[in-house]
Amino acid sequence: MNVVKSAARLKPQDYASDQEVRWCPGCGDYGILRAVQRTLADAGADTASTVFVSGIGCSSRFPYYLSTYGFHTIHGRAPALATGIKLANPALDVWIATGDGDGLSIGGNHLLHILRRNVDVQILLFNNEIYGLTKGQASPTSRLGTRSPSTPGGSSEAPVSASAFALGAGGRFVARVIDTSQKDMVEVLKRAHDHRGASFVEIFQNCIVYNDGVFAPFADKTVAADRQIHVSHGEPLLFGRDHCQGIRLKPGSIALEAVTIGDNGITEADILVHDETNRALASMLAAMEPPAMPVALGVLYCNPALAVGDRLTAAEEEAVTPTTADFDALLRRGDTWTVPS
Ligand SMILES: Cc1ncc(C[n+]2csc(CCOP(=O)(O)OP(=O)(O)O)c2C)c(N)n1
Ligand code: SF4
Repeated sequence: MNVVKSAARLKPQDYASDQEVRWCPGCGDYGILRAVQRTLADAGADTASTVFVSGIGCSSRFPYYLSTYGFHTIHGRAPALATGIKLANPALDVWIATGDGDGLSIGGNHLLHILRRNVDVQILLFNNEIYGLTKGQASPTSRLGTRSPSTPGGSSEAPVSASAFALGAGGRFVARVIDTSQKDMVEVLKRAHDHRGASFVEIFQNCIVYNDGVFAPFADKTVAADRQIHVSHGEPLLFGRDHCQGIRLKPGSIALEAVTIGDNGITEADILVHDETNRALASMLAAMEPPAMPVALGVLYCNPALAVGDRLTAAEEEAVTPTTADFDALLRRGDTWTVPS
């Protein structure tokens, strides 16, 4: 991030635009918008130095609803536009809003490269496991058996995990939250915002119309304690009511397992302590799924490295430095040739 502080102290509602919000009533996107506005207010972000870039989808309508600068671009290409914006003007604080379709289908390639290049932007991936805007077709994160207009017999394709993808692409900050957990979301967004380099936040977002309740098996309040683990750097990986369950390394194997403290002589000393700088641990946490394991939420991985703009070669530096070059002279400077008729 690169926050230019606003001269006036702004409230969350000051980051709302005058546009009518067009998401369906009850859509998880509303909670994300609220959390982002709170994050911007707490950071004291200057609206004139903040840019939200999106592709296409319900989630990609995000920039309209903020009083910052915004760019609703083309499908899957927010990372390309955001990279250009950040490199051309590193003083800007750049955010990307994308969906699982926008970011992982048509835009998978672009998401891969913004992560590996470690461009200093915040990437919010609204994962509702469906294409919402186009009326509910299966997406790359749709789980096996998902019935949709494009998979009437149930999806037979293995889904991709958005967080595992981000880790595999070399992302240096990968976190996960649920759209209904306002407090956790603001905390994670603040961490993402403070991180220099590409920060990737996967948000489990309920599409109430086309995929309602898809995250209920772990997001529902009645099961949350046993099906969610909120990870925190330096803290033991405990979960469950009264924190009586934990995650340990399976003896004799490089795998995680969920255990109950007190069973078979297991004590808290057997439980792994979260190390957010450990990519291997983050990958294993990202892969955990109910019912055998809880879903890992919070900052899975944070291990800063130089961001792309911090290590431009001299030639790249020259290319992005604004000049007063004469465009006509540039065109005619001799690197041209004539094709004989
Ligand atoms: C080049 C191109 N191909 C396909 C589409 C149709 N299209 C629009 S949005 C979308 C997917 C949106 O899904 P997602 O990114 O998950 O966003 P959501 O609407 O669920 O928030 C598709 C396939 C398009 N607009 N442009
Ligand atoms: S279709 Fe789904 S994702 Fe799109 S606005 Fe409606 S509830 Fe939200």
